[in-house]
Amino acid sequence: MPFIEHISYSDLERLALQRLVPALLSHGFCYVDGLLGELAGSAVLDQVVEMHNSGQLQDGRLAGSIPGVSRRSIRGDKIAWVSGSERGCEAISFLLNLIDRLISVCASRLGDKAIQERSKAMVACYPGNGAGYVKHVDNPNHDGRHLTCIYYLNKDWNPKEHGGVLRIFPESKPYVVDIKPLFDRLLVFWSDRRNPHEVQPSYATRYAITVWYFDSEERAQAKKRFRALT
Ligand code: AKG
Repeated sequence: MPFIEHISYSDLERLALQRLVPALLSHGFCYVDGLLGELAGSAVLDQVVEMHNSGQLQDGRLAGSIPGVSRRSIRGDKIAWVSGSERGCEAISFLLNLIDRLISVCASRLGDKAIQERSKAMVACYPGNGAGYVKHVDNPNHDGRHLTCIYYLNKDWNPKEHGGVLRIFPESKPYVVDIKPLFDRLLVFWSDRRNPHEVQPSYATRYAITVWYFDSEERAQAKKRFRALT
């Protein structure tokens, strides 16, 4: 697909070194607007909409269940996991490649963790029926996830009308941070207990793509623990 590579390596390096790294180190999160531009961002959106319309998204799963509490009241998204190499995911693959390049510039500057691999991409849709995702931590128990990167795809999003704001509750801070899920916005934050967050009820179809980058050491330990249990 003929995307225009509107971000050069030096742009990426500048974004990583001047914005992402300092913000992550001082605040624990950072967002960047206009990551891909209108053309490539719209191509990603089209592919996600097509996945949704063709029934490829399934109810998001919970790590456990609470008797008497419905899944939807905790987490109301529909998701699919993609590597990017699937047919019809070329634009998503382009996005993932760009995020990989960005994070690889940041990786050695974010402390002593080796960040060398990531999860597949989770394509998510909150269908607009008032569902959200209650306050949670992505990696509360050392499963290896170190950085959460969320790319939002929602044009003309009006939080007053559509809700769907991501609220971060930075650990030990007296404030919260509200992130609107705006088209072509990339949000990056630490996946561990430093950043509890919630998706507020969403009243319009809300799309996002999330990837998690692993701390290699923690991930290897987590896999060992998991194997010991099975
Ligand atoms: C999650 O999937 O764990 C989320 O918290 C979703 C965040 C978002 O879509 O803004």
